[in-house]
Amino acid sequence: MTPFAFENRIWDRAETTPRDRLMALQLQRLRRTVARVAEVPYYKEAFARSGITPRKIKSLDDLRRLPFTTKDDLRRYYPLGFLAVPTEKIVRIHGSSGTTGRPTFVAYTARDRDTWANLCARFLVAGGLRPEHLVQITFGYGLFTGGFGLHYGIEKVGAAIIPAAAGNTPRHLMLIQDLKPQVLVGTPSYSLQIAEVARAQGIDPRSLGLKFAHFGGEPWTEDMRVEIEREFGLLAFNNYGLSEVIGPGVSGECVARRGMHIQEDHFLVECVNPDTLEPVPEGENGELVFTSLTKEAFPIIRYRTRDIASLDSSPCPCRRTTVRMSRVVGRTDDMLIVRGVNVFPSQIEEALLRVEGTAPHYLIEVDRPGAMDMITVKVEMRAQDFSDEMRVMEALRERIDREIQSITGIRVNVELIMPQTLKRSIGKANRVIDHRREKGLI
Ligand code: DLL
Repeated sequence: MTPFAFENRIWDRAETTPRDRLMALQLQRLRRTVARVAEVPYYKEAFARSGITPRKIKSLDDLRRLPFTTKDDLRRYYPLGFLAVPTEKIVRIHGSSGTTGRPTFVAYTARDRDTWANLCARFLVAGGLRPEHLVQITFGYGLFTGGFGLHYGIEKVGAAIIPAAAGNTPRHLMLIQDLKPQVLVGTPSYSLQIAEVARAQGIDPRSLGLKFAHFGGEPWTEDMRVEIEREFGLLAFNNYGLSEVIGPGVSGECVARRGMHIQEDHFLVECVNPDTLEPVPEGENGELVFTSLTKEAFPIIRYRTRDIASLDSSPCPCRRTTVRMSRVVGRTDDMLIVRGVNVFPSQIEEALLRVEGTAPHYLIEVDRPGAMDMITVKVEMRAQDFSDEMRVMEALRERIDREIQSITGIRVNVELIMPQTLKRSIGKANRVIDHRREKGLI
């Protein structure tokens, strides 16, 4: 008997490399990467400023002597100033889903694309994918890395794909009913839209026959996992990545589901205090910083992700030797500072999902009408729980208010709204509107 929901299978022997060998490999690859970027204008300047040459990288600790890279640095060299190979070596360009203005572009050589497919295959197999499965992809295929990254990974494993892509939820539902995939791939929030459309048609999502799902691309909480698993009767796995680093495939959960294994033979990870940029102790939340070790077209040094998570290097029962990252609890740019208190949208999600009677659809609005910041949380009711009785609704509102206060320490305005009133997104859910930003107050 396996202690897990299904057999633990490992796709690539490299995932279980003993730590000492892994670290030797990392050092060798780091030195090669630093040499590779030395002629990229941004790094050339930054290395010259800090007196770094590739030969000065003697140990992995020397990573800390290298400059950080931020999204703004990438923007300054728009569109492809970070390219480290001649343009004829590029086989693909993707872009990050910037919410404002132009995307930032990233490029891949043929080898980068193969590496990417292999890294996606690793986490897919770690989370149960087998060649006999049929997978429905609900990610967009475009500049966003989600669709293509997962597609190549699934193909590499040898499973079959329904490349249904983003949007048109009724069609997704029809494909699931008619073709009976066992596996769903997409953002966690989008799966709930499929469930919603199913229910509206009188179909129980549990009857669809989905066995497990690989979700990523946006933050979600453990309570959201429970909600989705209950709704569909499936097992949900988390995977993480970002375009600047490679796309999906940076990390993913194994059958133990105790954090996402970071593919450390391809990426060095650091977890730093976002204000001081000093490392935080293991287990504490900090900003994740990644350095690519094998990328050719677009190597990246100490990229500040703005994602807040913690690291765990304790042994994992799955035998992989890599460090695991926790769920992303929020982004430094998503963190709401309200009346001096730091609040992450994920804390509000956690509170909402603890209260029976609300749907997992919500919107957080922040404003500063006078001198004080105000948060309003709009929460959809579930159709079956909607009541005309003021007293019932008020009691529910108060329960939500209490839960949010106990988790975040602050009081917010809770508005219960009618089912199906919040705008649904076909990709990454947008849970926060900060009116202070529109008004130029922050
Ligand atoms: O979202 C890559 C991806 C696609 C990962 C599909 C997994 C699955 P970007 O569009 O560049 O790339 O957005 C990256 O999304 O910095 C995180 O803030 C967030 N993110 C991605 N995966 C997770 C996750 C893709 N599992 C940004 N949990 C990242 C929380 C995630 N946040």
